[in-house]
Amino acid sequence: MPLMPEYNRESIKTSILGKLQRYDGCSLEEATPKQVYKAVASTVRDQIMQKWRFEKEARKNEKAKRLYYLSIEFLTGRWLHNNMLNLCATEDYKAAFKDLGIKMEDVLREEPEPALGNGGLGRLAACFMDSLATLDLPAMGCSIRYEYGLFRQRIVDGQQVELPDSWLEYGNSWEIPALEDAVEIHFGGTVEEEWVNGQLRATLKDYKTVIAVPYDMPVVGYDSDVVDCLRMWSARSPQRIDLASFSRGDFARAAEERELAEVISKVLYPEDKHYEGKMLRLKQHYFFTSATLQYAIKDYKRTYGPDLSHLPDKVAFHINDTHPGLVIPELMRILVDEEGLSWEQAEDLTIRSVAYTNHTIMPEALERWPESMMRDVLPRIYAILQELNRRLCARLFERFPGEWDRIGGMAILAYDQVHMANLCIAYSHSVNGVSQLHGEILKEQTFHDYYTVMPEKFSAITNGITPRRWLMLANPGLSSLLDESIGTGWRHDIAELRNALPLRDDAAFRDAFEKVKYGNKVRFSEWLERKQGVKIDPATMFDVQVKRLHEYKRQLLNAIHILVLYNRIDADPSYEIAPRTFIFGAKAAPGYARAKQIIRFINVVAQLIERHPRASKMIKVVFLENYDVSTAEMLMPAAEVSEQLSTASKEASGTGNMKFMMNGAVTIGTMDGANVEIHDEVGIDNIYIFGMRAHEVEALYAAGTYNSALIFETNQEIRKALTMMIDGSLTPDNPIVFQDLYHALLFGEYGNMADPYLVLKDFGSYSMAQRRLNDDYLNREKWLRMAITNTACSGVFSSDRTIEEYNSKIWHLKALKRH
Ligand code: 26Q
Repeated sequence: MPLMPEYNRESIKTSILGKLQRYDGCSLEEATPKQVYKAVASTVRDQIMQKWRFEKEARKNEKAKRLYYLSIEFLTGRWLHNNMLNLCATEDYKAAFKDLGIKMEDVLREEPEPALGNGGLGRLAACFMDSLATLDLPAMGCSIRYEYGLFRQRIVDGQQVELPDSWLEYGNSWEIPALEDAVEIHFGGTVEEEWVNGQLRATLKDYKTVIAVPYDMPVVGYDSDVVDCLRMWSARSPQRIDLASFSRGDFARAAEERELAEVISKVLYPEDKHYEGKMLRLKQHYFFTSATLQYAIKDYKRTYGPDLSHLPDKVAFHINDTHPGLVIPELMRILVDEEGLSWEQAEDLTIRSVAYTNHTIMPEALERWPESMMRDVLPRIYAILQELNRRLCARLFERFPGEWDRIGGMAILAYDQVHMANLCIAYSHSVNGVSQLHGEILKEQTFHDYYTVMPEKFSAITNGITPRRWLMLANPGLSSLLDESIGTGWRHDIAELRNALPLRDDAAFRDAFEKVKYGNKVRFSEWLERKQGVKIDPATMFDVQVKRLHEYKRQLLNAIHILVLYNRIDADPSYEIAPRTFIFGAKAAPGYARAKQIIRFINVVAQLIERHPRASKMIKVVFLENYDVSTAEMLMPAAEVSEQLSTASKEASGTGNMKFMMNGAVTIGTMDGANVEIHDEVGIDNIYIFGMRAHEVEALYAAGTYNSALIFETNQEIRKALTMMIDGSLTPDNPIVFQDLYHALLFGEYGNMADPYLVLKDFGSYSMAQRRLNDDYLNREKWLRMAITNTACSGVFSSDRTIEEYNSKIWHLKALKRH
């Protein structure tokens, strides 16, 4: 083969067959589906590697500033289809497959799903990488190469069961180990200080070493020559095999020690928005943060020489929530201890290089570590935190003399805890929220004291999603329709989707739009039957709520409403609604008992309806097993109603809401997170808004007057539905199953208020909105106009727009030159 082979139908075929021959010693006929997948993936990878070489050189030649985007999660989903798409090679591969007699879907299905994230935060990081590469911006995503991703969920007897996710079992076709960039990470030990040339120098002694080995996943931009890199660090023990201990017969102990080091990158923590001070988690955070920084500084010096004073002009460290916040003391450590800079200069360079995004205001998600743990695991980092805190508090005292409570609330170290958010605000140059409303709440409430001291740091940048995966890849039917009706310009400039807006008045376009949606519903129904053995009717309305299970997201509001619909049908033989399939998908954190009860409740309501002759004709409830990125790709194009029910002020942004919108689903939702902005884009006639507003929720909490029992007493429908939770109607064999759910709604516990997420409070308003939605759905023209409006107005929710905003406000990267 020539050095730079062309990739076309013929050469792709030759490559696939050649790889099967060379790697597996088999012909296409003999090959297993996995072997075929690997041969295809490896061909795509070869094609990417050509571009990667160009890109590395361009970055070197242009001495371009580079972004390091640090995130504990990158929820990428599968890579093969996306890579073909971004290489603009899907058609070539399809043609080659046709010649070889293989089906594209069969190949795609074989790729193990990388589930290296819990939900929104991790998926956002993945969308950002796609947009960064597409916009030709030099960036490296940095994270942990977890051996086990988020658990796989099975539903057994209506309840969640967790299984391990060993996604690496058959290897990962996309990663390239970069052994030459391996670095040492030091844990434990003691700090010794000594005077060197009139300066106090700190060194760590008697530490334990873990080796961080990087594995790089190339990220291709859409129709671009730029290939960015997702670097995932894997933990390795320095003792591969300790011959000395082996010969002493002490092999077991040596193996044990190795395990202890390698456990750091073993598994992704499955808690979403719930903080627990686990030492292993602290080690994970420091592990990938320190590895990233050591590499970044080495790379800087290689490119720009030993003078570090231009660091902020050449690198940006962006931290995706506080989890990589130790980037701050670690950078201080490298600059002061290893590079010999003064504290003041190191502090200045650190602040100017680091920017922080906040993703949640839920107090239980705020990251705090016991000081004692920080001191034991990372003694030098702890000492640096003390000094950062001392200087910070001194400055705060000048501003707020004597206000110890306020200073305590803003301090890095207070009440025996390390407060990560305070560290990230005080020692970065930018703090942003992820929707306009969230940004306001950060300034006015969560971080109000900081906002008064350093208002210039605060901003809001609304999240986005990549239209490559969430429209072009997931919804080929709609993509083709758009090509035919508004041209293909939207594929490079998503704002052009707006040109589809006038087409809502065009009857032929509406019909075509409806046909595409129906086709997607059929496709999803077939997929679901194959996967889960459940039959659903594509002629019914598809109403979808998919997201992590959390009380504030109020899946319970949806489920109780379905139970109320059931009761209406049961009580009144003439009551009718448009036939609807309610689709739920959600994983609950394994330790979150209440969330697991809600899953069970949804499944029990599903069964109740199934058994009712008339109700089952109008309603079907499906709980999707193991909701993940691939499921979302299949589901979003088929959805007609998007349920976004969070208690106002609690959902920082939401991104699922944007995926639904882009695919032409209509939102029923609260004025929360990015729902507010979806409302602003489509107008009140093209969305169903219900419930209390954020400021009303805050006022109600502050007043402390909310009494859910009063609603229970006065609202017959609610009373009936809730009573069914405990009177044996739902679980005759075991009537106490939902007692706790019932109690939480009406009485609260341990001094907590009843129904803290205001499910009963918002029920009436939700139910009214649902009635309007039901009626509108029956008016086909009206409904299709709404659906088209949603797609046409979704362009601003592209992550390309989001990344351009981050870049112009925070990073100031220059796009690499195209060839
Ligand atoms: C923190 C400390 C210790 C242990 C766990 C955590 C932790 C883990 C996960 C804290 C937060 C998370 C996840 C947060 C998250 O996914 N937030 C979501 O971020 C999306 C992207 O910005 C938003 O769209 C969602 O609204 C927000 O909920």
